[in-house]
Amino acid sequence: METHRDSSLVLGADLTRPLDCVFVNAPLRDYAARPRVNDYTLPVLGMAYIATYAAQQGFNVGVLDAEAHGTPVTDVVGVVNHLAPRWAGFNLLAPTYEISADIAGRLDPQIMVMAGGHQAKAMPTPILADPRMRQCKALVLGEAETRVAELLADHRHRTDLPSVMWIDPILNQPVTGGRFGAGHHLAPEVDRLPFVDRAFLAQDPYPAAGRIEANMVGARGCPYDCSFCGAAVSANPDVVIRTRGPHSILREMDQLREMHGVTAFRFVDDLFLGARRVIDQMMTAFTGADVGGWAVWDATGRINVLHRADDPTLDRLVSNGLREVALGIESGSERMLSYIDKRITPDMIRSVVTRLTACGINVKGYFILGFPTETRTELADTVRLVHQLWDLTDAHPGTFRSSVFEFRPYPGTPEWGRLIATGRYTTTQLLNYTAVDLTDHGVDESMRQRDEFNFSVGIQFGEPTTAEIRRHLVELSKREHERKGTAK
Ligand code: B12
Ligand code: SF4
Repeated sequence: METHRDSSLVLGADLTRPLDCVFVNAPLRDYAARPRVNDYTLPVLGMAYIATYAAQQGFNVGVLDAEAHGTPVTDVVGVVNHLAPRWAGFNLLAPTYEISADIAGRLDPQIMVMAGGHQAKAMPTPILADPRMRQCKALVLGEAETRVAELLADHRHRTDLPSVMWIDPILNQPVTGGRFGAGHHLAPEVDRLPFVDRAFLAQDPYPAAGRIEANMVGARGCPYDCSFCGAAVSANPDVVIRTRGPHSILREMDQLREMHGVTAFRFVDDLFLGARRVIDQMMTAFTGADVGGWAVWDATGRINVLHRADDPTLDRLVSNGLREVALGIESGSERMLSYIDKRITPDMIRSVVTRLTACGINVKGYFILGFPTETRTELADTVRLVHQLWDLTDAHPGTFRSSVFEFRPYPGTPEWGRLIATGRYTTTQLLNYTAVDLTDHGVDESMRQRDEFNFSVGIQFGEPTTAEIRRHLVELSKREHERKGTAK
């Protein structure tokens, strides 16, 4: 078998010295079969946080982001086996689990495997029982910076570490570590973690629209319980919701500006603008540091919270450099919004998007088509809402753009529980994520840019068929792309 040995794919490590760990972000599909067509993906900040912390503790670690590089599976296996680290670490997400397990199963037997991420938390026992994960010495549930460093020091520390699981060789059953007084590992103090060392990231900072941009994490955890979301509070009962203090955030922004010339930031966490108290606290600090004078920034927000924000608050966000807010809108149907527990209404959506764009803030709205129980009329309500929001905001200084997905279930989420409870689906059926090529082999520019998100389990969960859903998805994405071409 041909093995690719491009060790330069592993970032942040000193490749002249023995390696303690290579962290692997598996590709979404095997790029040997169909090459990656889009050219930018958000950075793997979670892995970079772990790697930065481990490096600070003296370990020689690197990150191989096979999604960002578009690396074929065989090449990932070849590089890791060639470098022969003591450990290989995997970030397991539901749609990338199969490929991660495939890679793990082909690693040389002396390489120990550790795994974390959302899927590890949602389905630990089947993962540990998977023969391809036989080298897995530690499955780490939740935020892993401090526990990974302990494991790198000595894997036997796992017995002391809470929410770390492995297969006991004698009982041949999963066991969980943890001793009294070690609970602090589950929620590392966010203001004491080192800033992410960007040497671990393939495309961050990166040039875009005449600026250098960087992604950041401002908070951890989300208090909401949207039924489809892996970050929902009921899927993550172990997470303590924490927001970084404004001074820590401002120091990281300053450092990125000084070291890399960054003047645009994107907060990728669940809800940077998700609570009134946080907005007020951050904006007071941003005004004090004159952030609006030198930077622009994008963030996620909640419609119900922004709906309660008065005009002076919105003006403050603008003067402090807010460029774009990403909002989970999901549906145009009142019933669906209530079914998914979004706690917003179509009227609130229209009002918030109109007010934000009127004061010059761009809005990116996320939508999902094909929710369980969704009728054709309800899906049409969503399509109509997207068009309405384009029309309502066309003359405004801020733009509105949509990003539309086909519904897919993730283990551990409230929706997953509801689907399994119907008795109509097996776990295997619901986990059958398949990449859908809507790019016409890379030709269609509008779909090319979002190729990595075209995933489906191929099940019709509501009234519209998957073919109808994809037709709407393609139409809306094409229209969005055309609008970009004619943007004001
Ligand atoms: C930014 C983001 C992305 C980025 C970066 C993804 C990445 N691999 O890091 C991009 C845009 C590329 C992305 C893509 C996808 N994403 Co995404 N993404 C997010 C988002 C919004 C924030 C993640 C983040 O940076 N959090 C902050 C950091 C600090 O936390 P973290 O990443 O979870 O990392 C911590 C722990 O998980 C753990 N950990 C992480 N890696 C490892 C590795 C080891 C070895 C160990 C021990 C522990 C460990 O320790 C970290 C530090 O404390 C989350 C929502 C969320 N709240 O998590 C969704 C989310 C993680 N994504 C999700 C999904 C499904 C995807 C896709 C599969 C989507 C698709 N196309 O179908 C792809 C996967 C592509 C890929 N292989 O990277 C789901 C996961 C659901 C699930 N149950 O699997 C989430 C929860 C959103 C959702 N839809 O519900 N995503
Ligand atoms: S969709 Fe957003 S608000 Fe809802 S649970 Fe997920 S991260 Fe929280």
